[in-house]
Order: sequence, then structure tokens, then C-alpha cells
Amino acid sequence: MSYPTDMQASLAKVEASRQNRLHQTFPKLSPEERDHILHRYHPDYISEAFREIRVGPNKGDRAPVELVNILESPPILTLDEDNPHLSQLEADSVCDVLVIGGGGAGASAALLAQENGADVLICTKLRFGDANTMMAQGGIQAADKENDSPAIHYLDVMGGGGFACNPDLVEALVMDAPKVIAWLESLGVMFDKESDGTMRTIHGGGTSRKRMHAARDYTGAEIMRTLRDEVRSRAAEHPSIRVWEFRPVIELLLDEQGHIAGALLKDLDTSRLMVVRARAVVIATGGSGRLHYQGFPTTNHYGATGDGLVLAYRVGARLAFIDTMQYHPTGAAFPEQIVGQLVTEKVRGLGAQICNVDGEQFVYPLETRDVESAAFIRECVERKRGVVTSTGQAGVWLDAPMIDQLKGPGTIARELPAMVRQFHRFGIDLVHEPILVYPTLHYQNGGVAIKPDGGTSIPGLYVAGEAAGGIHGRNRLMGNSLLDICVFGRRAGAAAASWSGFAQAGIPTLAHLDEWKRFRQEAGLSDGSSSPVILPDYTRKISVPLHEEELSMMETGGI
Ligand code: MEZ
Repeated sequence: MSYPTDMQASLAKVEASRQNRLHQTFPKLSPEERDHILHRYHPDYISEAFREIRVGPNKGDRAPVELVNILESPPILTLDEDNPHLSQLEADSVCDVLVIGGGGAGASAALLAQENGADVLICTKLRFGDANTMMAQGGIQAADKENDSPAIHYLDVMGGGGFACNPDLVEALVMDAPKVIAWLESLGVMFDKESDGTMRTIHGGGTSRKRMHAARDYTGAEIMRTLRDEVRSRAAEHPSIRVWEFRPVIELLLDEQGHIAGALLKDLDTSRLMVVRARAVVIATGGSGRLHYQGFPTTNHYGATGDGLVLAYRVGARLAFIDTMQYHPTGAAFPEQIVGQLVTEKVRGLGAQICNVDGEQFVYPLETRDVESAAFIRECVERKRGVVTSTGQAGVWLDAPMIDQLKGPGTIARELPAMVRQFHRFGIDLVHEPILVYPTLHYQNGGVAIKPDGGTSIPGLYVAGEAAGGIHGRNRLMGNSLLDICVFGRRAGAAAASWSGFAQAGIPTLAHLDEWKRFRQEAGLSDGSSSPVILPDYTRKISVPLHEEELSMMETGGI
């Protein structure tokens, strides 16, 4: 048996209550209850975890401390650096559209920019495809069935986002959705289908129709595989699309009119700085889960350090909704090795319920993610009815085995093969055993404020994907991220190509850094770590004095 003995009694209670629960779903919360639970238990409402921003376009707004720290930081580049290459800003490469980021939004933007006649360069700090897109599991939303419509999808997105979403962006999202599914299929994405060829769709939290399209439980990987293959095959045939890996952007370049003129990159192999001149830039750098807000573990990939927010902010672009983060309710809470990793919402979409230590349901399983997470936190922290593992990690049970009882034997193996494999590695059998879960940092709800074509207040600067803000308001629904990377990636790519067709190529400068330095001085900010972060720092900080024995072990190489 995979679970330790101290968890067995609770597991037995979940199993014992299953037959009674099979056809009794916990009632949904009322709007007042939802509001109450959010304000009391959601991490977005812990005021000490936030502080005011002291410089830049969002001066005076509040945001998570970890994010404010990197937004206010000095640049990586010191301007007094005696670097002839930089002072002349000689170009290492020239293109029409520079796409920063190698995930789904970046790939979509690059494909559409190239189709619209632009010469495109994608630069990415890790490998092409190392991105949150690759790690999205459960599905992508689109209202393309008879009982559904973009208007109903629109209402779900608005409600899920606390009615704070930008209506024009939501309209773009839901109207383009069916087109995006058809586009992805035409490129080769293999969505799950019924035997008659219709798309197999299920519910996600906060959806009023079954519109979640999936490729088993590795939908993001399937979409990323397809988009990357398409870029790679076009790149092999046309010089008009190129990919540079391991070359993060550390600063954007503006011309004398304040229009985008390119970017400064750092080659991670050689540490050499490189200048790319471009008439348009699409930021598609993804989220910031690796900042580990409030100490939460994250589902995010290694490069999710909020670089795009820093780059755009420093040239004067405004950020929207950056005071709200998404905590996915079902992060793994056991075993220790995978704490915080994603357990897809599709498990609940297929019918699995949530139980406390006594095997009782305490929340409707498909509340929106913010509410669902807050309910888990309340159950564990206030009511003390979670399960606590030997390492002190709290969690509640996700009763996955009931899926096969509801939908027929073999459903779990067919629909959730990646999940089954993930837990099998640790001796846990998802088909027969519930799994322990707790909220994990999953998504940056806000980002750089964009228009429906992905444009920003900086001429020539476009943003798409998780780095963009306004689409999801204060809470994103499942499956609308894989959708938005394609919708706004495509829109930003096309708009950037069109802008680059008529924009004058100005002289690139780093003059905005002088201004940034002055703003920082006026705000009395001291020098500290620079940003963008590029890679998270997991080195162990030794804050306690070492004992003599440990010091001598270090000297002899024992630690
Ligand atoms: O949209 C998401 O965040 C997603 C598909 C996650 C999941 O639970 O699978």
C-alpha cells in the first residue's frame, strides 16, 4: 500500500462514504458565501503579502511584495559600462518582428507575423517549448457546440473573473475561440473525439456548458508540440522565421520617439550581450510562478520569473490586475517529491469529489478556482479538517476512483493517462486510491494592459499570453489560458507584422534607463538585485551560524 499508516484511517473514511456520495454533489455556494470565503481565505486578500509600488506607470498601486521587488529593481545593465558595442548599439541581427518567448503565445504570434509578411525572430531563454503551455493539462475552451455560443462563454468568463474582466478582450477571446480550435486541428492537434467524430467536451469550474476540448490530460503538450513543429518546419524552409534559444532579453530598446526599436539579449552560453533591431516586439514570456508568492509551491515551469512584466514596465507600459494570482485548488500535497505539481481540474470535471479528513464533502467540486482554493484553505487552516502529512503538509482528498464508477471502468486510464503515470511512479494507484491535494500557485491573472490586437501604450510593443492582463479579471477559468495564448498570440503576431510594415526604423537607444535611474533616485530606492530575474535562485541560503563540525566538513568537501 502506497500511503503511510497514519493516513490510512482517513482514506478508509473516504472509501466508506463513496457509495452515498456518488449521486450527491455538494451544493454550490451563494454569491454572498463566495464573497465571504474569498475575502477571508484567499491569499490575494492577505494584505501583509502586498505593498505599494514606488516607481513607474503603476506607482501607488499595490501588488505582491515579490513582484514589486522585481518591478522596482535596477536593470541588469549598468549604463556607465564602457562597452563600445553597446554605446553604438550595433545590431547583431535585424528583423521586422522580435517575439520574446518560446511558449504557445510566442509560437502563435510568430506564425501569424510570418504569414502576414514579416521577417520574424523568436528568442527564448530556455529551449523552444519550455513553457507553461507545455504543462497545461486539462483542456482548452471554445463554444463550438449546438447548445453553446460565444455569448454564453462570454458570460462565464465575466462571472469567473469577478465581473472585472475587460469586456473587449473577453469578446475577442470567445469570438475567436472556435476559429482557434479549427486552426489547431488544421495544424495537427489531435483532440479527443467521440466515435462519430464530434469533439469530446466536458465541464471545468465555472463553465455553464461542456466546452473543454482536450487531448487526454496533456492538452498543452499536444498544442505546444504542434505549434513548435509548425514553426520549425517553416524555419527549415524560409529564412523569414528563425529561433534563438538560451538568449533571454534583458532590456527593450526604444527609438528617440519612444517607439519600439529592438531589444538587448544575453547569450547564456557566452554571456555576451547582443542587440536585435526590430520595428515591433511581441512579449510572450509567460507568468511568474517561480517568484513563489507567499511561499507557495508552483505548477509553473522553471523560466516563469515575470521577465516580460519587468521589460514592459521599464519602458512605460501599464500593468493591469497584477494584485491577483491564481492558486490552483488541486496541487499535489503528497508525496513530498511532487508537492505543488498540477493535478488537472479535469479530474473534477470528470466527476471526482473533494473530501475532508472524515471523508465528508465540504465544497462543490467545480466552484471557480479562487473560491475552491479558498474553501480548501478554510477546511485545513480554520476548521482543521484537512489531512496533515508527516512533513506537515496539509491537504484534502480528491476522490478520483469514483470517476470509473460514474463513467464506466477504464475512463480514468483513457482520460487521465499522464495523471495515472505521475502517481504510479510513487506507488499510488489513481484508479483505486484518492489523492491528497492543496492549492498551488498556478497563474498570474493580470499582466501588461493590452488592447484586443495585443497592442500596448508603447508603439510597436505587443503582449500575448500570460504576460498580458485584463482578459481574465481577478480569476481565470480553466482552459481559457490555452485559448488566450492562441487568440492573442495570433492577434498580436498579425498586428505586429502590420505595424512593422509601415513603422520607420528609428535609432535604438537605452535612454529610458536614464529616466528609470532618476525615478528610482527620486523614490529613494537603494540598489539591490537587478531584474529581469531570468532564472530562479534555489541556492540554499545559510542564515544560521554554522557549527565548527559543519565548517570543517565544508572545508573537506563533506557538505
Ligand atoms: O487552464 C488551465 O489552467 C488548465 C487546463 C489546468 C488544468 O487543471 O488542467
